Amino acid sequence: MTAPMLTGAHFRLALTPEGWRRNLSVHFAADGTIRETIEDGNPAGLPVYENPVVPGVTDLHSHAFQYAMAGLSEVRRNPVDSFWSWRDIMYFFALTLSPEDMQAIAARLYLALLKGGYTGIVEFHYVHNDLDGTPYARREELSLAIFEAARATGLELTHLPVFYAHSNFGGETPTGGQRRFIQDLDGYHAMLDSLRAPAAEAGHVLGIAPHSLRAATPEEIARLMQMRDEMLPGCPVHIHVAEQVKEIEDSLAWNGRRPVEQLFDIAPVDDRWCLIHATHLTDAEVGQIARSGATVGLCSMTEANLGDGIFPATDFLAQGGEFGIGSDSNIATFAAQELQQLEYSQRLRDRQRNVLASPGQPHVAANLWTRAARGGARAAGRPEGAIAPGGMASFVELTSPEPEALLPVDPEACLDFHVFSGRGFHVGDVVVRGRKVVQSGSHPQEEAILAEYAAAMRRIAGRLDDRKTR
Ligand code: NGQ
Ligand code: ZN
Repeated sequence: MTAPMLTGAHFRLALTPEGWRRNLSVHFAADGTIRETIEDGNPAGLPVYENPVVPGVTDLHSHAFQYAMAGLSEVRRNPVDSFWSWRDIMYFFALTLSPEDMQAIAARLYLALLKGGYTGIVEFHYVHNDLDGTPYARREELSLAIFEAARATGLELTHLPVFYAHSNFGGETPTGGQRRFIQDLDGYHAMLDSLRAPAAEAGHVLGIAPHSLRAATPEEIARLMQMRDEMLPGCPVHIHVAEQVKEIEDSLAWNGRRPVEQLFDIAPVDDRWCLIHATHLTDAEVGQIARSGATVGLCSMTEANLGDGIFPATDFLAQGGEFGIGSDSNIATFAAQELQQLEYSQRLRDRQRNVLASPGQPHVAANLWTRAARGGARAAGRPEGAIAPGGMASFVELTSPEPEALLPVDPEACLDFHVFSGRGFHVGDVVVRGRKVVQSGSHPQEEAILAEYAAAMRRIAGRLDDRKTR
């Protein structure tokens, strides 16, 4: 059931690329983009939003299944736990999931993301094979489970089937725990090809994603670029890069180049690329990424959870770099949490406050939100994420269960309240590409989605118990 297409809306207060605007009539085009915005008295009689409205953010990096792992990896099991010991638990967990579970988890997650300020998602999808590592009869089975979750919730999907072939730099043999992820180039080609028609039919963007320079060799990445030219010219390309210090060390040990240096050596990185994490950068790399026009995909909550390190956001923004935000392991589903953590990481490092503001936008939350919405849309291969002509008609109405709490706050600081007060983040309507997907905080499929998720979690808990006691 798809909600009807709206023709426009009138906002009392809306966050636009030029800052907050009052009494803004926004007219939508038939393709779900914004045709025109006019400050007026609403002569067209468009539906009026009294609450503030912000552009919907595209979550530019998610591994949906990891949403169901929350709480499983916060116990110290080694003298020193790390990203790598977390990854072992994640591999173990990935071996419990059926296609039905994948769909139920993704739908539950996407519902949460819609209520967390996101109107789109880029799913970096690498669990492809059956439990024993053989492809499903329909190779793209698990991708189709993701498509179904996007359909059921109305979150706009950019789907990135991930190419994953090795366990470390230099084409090392994959481990048994990685067997559900592994494909050769022919298998990947076949999967991409079979996904093209269903993606086009459902309006999903398809893109290409070598998992990392650890999981794909330079030769393989060159082949992926040929497949892109042949099948999906100009599509988004995403890759994990430079997240962990050990990754930098392994890269240097392999060929004397750091991961970002290697990537620029071998690939035509431009504004269609998105570098996920890019946490550990030299000054030269910061400049190189900013100049390339690539978007950096910051996943601040997951990066903090995994103990990755601190991205040099102040330097990168000062050099004109573009970024978006991703929920990655999905331990947080609110865009506000990601932005808060991003700002706090810089404050803790620099011992300053209000670091990621800009001369044109001194409100930290408004500055970060505007940029993250723009960067997310770019990385997803969508029209601009902005309440402006040509942008997507995707927006989120902010509400508060205690409106009096905001009375002392200047209306232009309302997003600062929502991002930095820690009192939850409440949405009224959520409109995705001109269609009302959430109405006054409720989603029409909510009950069914929660019930299917609960059933999936019962199945998964049973399988985890079997494996522990065996
Ligand atoms: C992932 N997650 O693919 O889920 C990765 C871990 C890896 C993050 N990098 C696996 N946050 O990078 O090897
Ligand atoms: Zn990731």
